[in-house]
Amino acid sequence: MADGKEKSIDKATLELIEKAEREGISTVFSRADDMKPCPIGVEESCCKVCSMGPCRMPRSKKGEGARRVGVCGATVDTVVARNFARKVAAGSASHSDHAREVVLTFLKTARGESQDFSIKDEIKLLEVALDFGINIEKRDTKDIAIELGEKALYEFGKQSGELVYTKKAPLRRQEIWRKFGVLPRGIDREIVEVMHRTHMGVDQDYRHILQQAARAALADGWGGSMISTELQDIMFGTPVPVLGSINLGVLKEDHVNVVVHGHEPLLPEMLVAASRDSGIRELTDRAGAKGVNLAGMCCSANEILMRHGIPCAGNFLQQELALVTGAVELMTVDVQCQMQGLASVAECFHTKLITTSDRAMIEGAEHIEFHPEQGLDIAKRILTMAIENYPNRRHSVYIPAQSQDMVAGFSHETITYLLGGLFRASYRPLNENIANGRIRGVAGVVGCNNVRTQHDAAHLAMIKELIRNDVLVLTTGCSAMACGKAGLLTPEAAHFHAGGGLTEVCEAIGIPPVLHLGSCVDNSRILIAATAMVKEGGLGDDLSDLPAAGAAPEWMSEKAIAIGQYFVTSGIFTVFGTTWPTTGSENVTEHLFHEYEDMYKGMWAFEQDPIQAAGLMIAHIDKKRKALGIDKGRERVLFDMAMRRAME
Ligand code: MSK
Repeated sequence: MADGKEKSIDKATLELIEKAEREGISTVFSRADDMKPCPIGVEESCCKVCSMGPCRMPRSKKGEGARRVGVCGATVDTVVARNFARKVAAGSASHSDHAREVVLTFLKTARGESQDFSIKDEIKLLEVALDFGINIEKRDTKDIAIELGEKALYEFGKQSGELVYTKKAPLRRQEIWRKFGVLPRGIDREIVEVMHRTHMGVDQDYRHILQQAARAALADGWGGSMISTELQDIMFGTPVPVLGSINLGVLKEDHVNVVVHGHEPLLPEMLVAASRDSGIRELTDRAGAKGVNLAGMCCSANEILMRHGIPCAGNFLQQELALVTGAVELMTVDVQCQMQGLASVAECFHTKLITTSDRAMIEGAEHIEFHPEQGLDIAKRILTMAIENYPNRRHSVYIPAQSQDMVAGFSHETITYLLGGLFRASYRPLNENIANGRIRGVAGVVGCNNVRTQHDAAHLAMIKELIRNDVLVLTTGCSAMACGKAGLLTPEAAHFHAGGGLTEVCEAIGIPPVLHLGSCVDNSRILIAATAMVKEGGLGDDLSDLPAAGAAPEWMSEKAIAIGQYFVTSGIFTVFGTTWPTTGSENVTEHLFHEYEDMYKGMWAFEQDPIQAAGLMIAHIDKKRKALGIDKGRERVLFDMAMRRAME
């Protein structure tokens, strides 16, 4: 990455990178300058699974896998496939361990053991209970919730049989999974099996290793992540469109600023409640501040934005910069995507860094463990610490001016309602608009930032190219936040950036051309939305028939690989940018990029240029439109009453 402006396209970010440089503070941006990526590691052709190595193997040519071997005789194909499978396992484990924590809290809530949480969406409770085959007639909410919690928890360790949610997938998709032996059992079993099969001297056929990687990823996408999203909605409320704001300018000089970072929404929910407590308000007054200003970071931000409209301070690469403002009294971190560098940045200021999960500690941070049974008390304790720290602010406070309004909260339920109204809620209008060509297709653009590419630039270039070509974009995670900062999450964005057909639809419904669906685990909402489109009819009978594609143009985490793997093996063509973790083996890459299409009807692709990548997605969407026979735009059909009745 070159110096200066090329590090980010966001002005607030650039201003704070400069401030950090001026004040001699190390951030991810300066560390990336000092640390060049390892050329062998980047190809994933280094094997470290036993102590006879590490064995470093140069890149293989197609068909040469067998000639390049490690000390034990393992081919580079085996090594690269193992490394890829372990990434999938780690990513899937992260989402699904988050999900387990949610289920455990849900069970405690249902049993009345964590008074501060409650069941907020009873309708969704009943719907999800029915999915799990639970009898809901003449039973009270508490009983149903306890049974649901117990059944959901059982999904994690299911040793045989099929996961409840895989049965929601289109039947043809289930047949494909069955045919290739990847219908998942419980996530715990699938991940243990990945780790076993990639141990020294076990599974040594790259295709077979990647089969298990598919199974583990599906156990996450259609298991852990989906359970997490659904139970969070029941406990905290299913998101509906909400106005929020984003970027480092949401921090306030005259407020006690508390940044909530990580992924699990349990403590963040309690912090939101505690920030409205009268005792906390009094303390704030006494400290001379105008209030407590909660601001989210990364996916914790997405969770409390979607449900409460709490402002987002920024996405992954902005986490240390929030502290560089000098205006943050306290940052909480729970799990995932929190840089260890936060501790040394916090030391340069008065900021308290608080770890809150029993699974994640950071040297130099203070640890206040979150337990749902004392949720609100712990949240008040944390806010009290922040308020008491307010007078300790030092001189060098600088908060950039940038803050952008946005609309978030597009759950699957909300999309259905917006499209069809309360009484005719359905995906029919979306499918119709795809069939008539006003909307060309749908793309899921998700994932992280990566310091090896210009912050936010690839997300925005790709998404603008897609909506310009009438592709409706669904987004989550740090990609959603990049869109928010650039103003793409407002209904007006359609007028400025979208093609004529998409603009017409967005203006008629009143939605942005890019819909914010939530956090990383909420990628399961995209699977649910795509499944609803198939079930609505008219666009084929499998997810792979849809004019749809996925992308993570700035990915960096193993979770992104897990998400991509479950999208691809669910039948969705998915393009990744920045770097590709199987370049060390052409055989493995060929398998994922081409053989997967024959097997799963979805495949991976790698393209660093976001416009070219968008081009690949649009070409795939057009290929699917042609196969469906809808490649020629249809005239608008005006429905009379008889036709409407027939539709219903
Ligand atoms: S936070 S996994 S950097 S999207 Fe979910 Fe952002 Fe990627 Fe973390």
